[in-house]
Amino acid sequence: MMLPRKIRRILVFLSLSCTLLIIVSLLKPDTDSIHSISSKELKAFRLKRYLKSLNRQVKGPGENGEAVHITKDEQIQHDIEIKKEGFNVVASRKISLDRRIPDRRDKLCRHEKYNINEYPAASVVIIYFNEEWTAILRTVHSVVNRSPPQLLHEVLLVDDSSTRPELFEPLQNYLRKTFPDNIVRIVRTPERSGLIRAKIFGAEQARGEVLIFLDAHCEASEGWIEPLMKRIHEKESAVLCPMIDVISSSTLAYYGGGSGSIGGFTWSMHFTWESVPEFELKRRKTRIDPIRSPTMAGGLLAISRKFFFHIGAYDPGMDIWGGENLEMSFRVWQCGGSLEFIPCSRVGHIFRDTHPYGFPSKTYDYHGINSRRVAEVWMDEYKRFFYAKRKDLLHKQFGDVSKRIELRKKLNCHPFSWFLKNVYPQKFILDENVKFYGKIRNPSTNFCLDSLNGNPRKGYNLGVYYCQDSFNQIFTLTETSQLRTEENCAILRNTKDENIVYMEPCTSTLVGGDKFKIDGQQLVHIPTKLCMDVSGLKMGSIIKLANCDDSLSQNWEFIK
Ligand code: UD2
Ligand code: MN
Repeated sequence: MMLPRKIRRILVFLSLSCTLLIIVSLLKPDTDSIHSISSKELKAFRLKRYLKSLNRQVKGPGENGEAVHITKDEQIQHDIEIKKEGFNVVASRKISLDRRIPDRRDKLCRHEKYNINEYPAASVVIIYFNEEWTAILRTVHSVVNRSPPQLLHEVLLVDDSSTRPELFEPLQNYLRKTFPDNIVRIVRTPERSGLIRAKIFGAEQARGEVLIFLDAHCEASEGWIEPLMKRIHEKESAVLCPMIDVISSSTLAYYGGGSGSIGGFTWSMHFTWESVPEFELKRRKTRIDPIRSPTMAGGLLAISRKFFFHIGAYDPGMDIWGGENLEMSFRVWQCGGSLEFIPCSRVGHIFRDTHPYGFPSKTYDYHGINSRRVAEVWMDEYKRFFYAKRKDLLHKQFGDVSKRIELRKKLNCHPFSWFLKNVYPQKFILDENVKFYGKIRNPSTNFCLDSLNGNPRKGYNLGVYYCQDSFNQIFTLTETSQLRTEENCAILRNTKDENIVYMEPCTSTLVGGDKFKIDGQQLVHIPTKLCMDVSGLKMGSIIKLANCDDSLSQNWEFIK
């Protein structure tokens, strides 16, 4: 049956205009169409992209978080790069920027209910200085792909004045093409500021209600953002850390990291991972409840933007790298907030052995001097332990901290003793309620007990060395009779018929190690009734226990 001529004409016209429309829309860059659409359409675009990314099936090296193998030819390039970058960039360049990673969450997390439309949205602030660009981009993609658009206000790249050419035009162009809705933008610091001031700079530019800071070599995993936003919605003064999964620096394999760890610190102001104490395990109702942690590693955290500025952002007097994580941890707890690890939120991080970037000065101790600022402002009389370990820093300039002290007063913050008592009661205080704290010297040799720079994480043999003014020679005999240092407890170890005193890592229960007692001038191992003895020892030898007698080699002076 023939259609009437008029209708045929209309059909031809319609099909021609349709074709024309398609051609025009194909020729027209995506960006224009995105820029001219309403916010409702923009939301729909983002939602569509998010849903699509959840079902993305990409195949290739490193997929599903698997280890990447490199060829013999690539190995040469790898050997050059690894020294510079601190991780396998050759592998990183082979992996899709959109790779899928395994879901390492506790099963309970999948049954959690999230009312995402009620929660605030975040600016994810990623700071970097001269980082590998595939790592930066994989961080960005993982965030955009795995954050429901309702919760992601923007991704803010904060370039701390990098000099690598690919981080300018090429990066801009890539972002414009890949994220036409401008969900990702770059801001640049006016000069190299160091990561602490770069974070403040980023926070000032960010517009989301919540700030989430990430290092530039991370991968956010499925469901990472919902539990963070849920908790901040419940409690604005909660500062939150995702669980940090390990991305191997050599193969880029994505491993599930520790889940049963919280953050602590040593008196030399280094961050440590510790097991969750009994009281915290009891306090929580389920395995996936937030875990209160005394400190954080530093790089990955979520905080309400308002609360961030209320509580003093970061200390702008800190330079380049180090110390800001403990500073913020102490400040948050002491000034009325809380620091919590969120088990259902998991983000991978490439832990590197070296920094891929240089430091402005090779001799300046950035971590040490930043830490001195922390000690001066926040630690009250407990800074004595920091200085006992770092005497060298006492003569170093550390800038003006008066503004930070003022802030502490203005916010009416608790003293450090409150923090130790209420937040970190498992931290061993070397000289409080103890039987003895000080040096242990054998007068006939002028040898002192000495930890001989042993590795506290692994444990080491206790030794002797000429007495000197060193923290390696400071020991505590506790109320419960353990002979210990900050991290290690003395035990008897029999090897080859020798009774050696070994300093094993103490458990976080505060009771570890064998019992010892001071008996007149002797130091006795209670279980065996043997005495510390220096006979036949040279400087740097390891100490032995021997049958107690009245020889001078078993005489000890306990110097407080
Ligand atoms: C850890 C933290 C890091 C920071 C640091 C102490 C984690 C996973 N990482 O060390 O975030 O708290 O301890 O300060 O908890 N950067 C700049 N400008 C600089 C130097 C560095 O923007 O001048 C960037 C760098 O490119 C990176 C980020 O800061 O994206 C963190 O540096 P890092 O990865 O070298 O620190 P990391 O992980 O060893
Ligand atoms: Mn890092």
